[in-house]
Amino acid sequence: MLSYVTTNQGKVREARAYLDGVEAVEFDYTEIQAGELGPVAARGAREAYGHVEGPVIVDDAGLFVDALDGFPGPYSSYVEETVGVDRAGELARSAAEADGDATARASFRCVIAYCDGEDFAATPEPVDRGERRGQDLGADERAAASTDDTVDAGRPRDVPVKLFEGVVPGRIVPPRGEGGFGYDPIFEHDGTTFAELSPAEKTAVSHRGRALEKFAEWFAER
Ligand code: ITT
Repeated sequence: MLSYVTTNQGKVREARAYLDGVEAVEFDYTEIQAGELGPVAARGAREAYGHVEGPVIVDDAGLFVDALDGFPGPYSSYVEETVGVDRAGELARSAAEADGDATARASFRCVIAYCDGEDFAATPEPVDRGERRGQDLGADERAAASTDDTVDAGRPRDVPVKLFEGVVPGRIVPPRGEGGFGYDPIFEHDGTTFAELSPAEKTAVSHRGRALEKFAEWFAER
């Protein structure tokens, strides 16, 4: 049984379109601070695997605004909780305007991280092999690692994790639509915001849908 580990029911609704019989597990894994989504998702998948003790996927997503050099990106949750979606949208649009750009270009990115405790044969998608073992670390790094007691409930820190990325381009607009979640009302793709689409319509074109499609194809083989 494959578990989709998340605290976000919106993600689960979208995932069901691709993954028949996936079980949603609500578990708030640690989200580390990093400049990219991949390491955040990989670390989360290891911890989720330690919790569930079976095959898991986690998904880490974010909104990357061109005029803000990709911000909020991996910090999207923090920005939603602090300034909120509407003000983040205004900030993105005024940054684009200040650059003389009438369109606030942005992309949504999603990285799905899969872990079942086993290794993976070579395929095009990247594998995150985890943190280095103690003997490879310098003294400071070793000290920091030894105080990090949240990893993997006693499992090795270097359990391989397979990563699948999906990206969708769009632009930031004043909020429209009642559906979806998070930044959906301010993200327009092909003339509609994601909040104006049903979960199935959104997944057919979204960052998550693209990542799920790659994952589902690979997982069916596995
Ligand atoms: P989990 O980590 O428990 O899965 P989360 O909501 O914290 O749930 P993320 O860290 O991946 O998920 O999300 C980062 C932020 O991006 C957060 O503010 C979400 O609301 C938002 N977000 C993620 N996917 C989105 C999507 O498809 N549409 C709109 N906003 C999204």
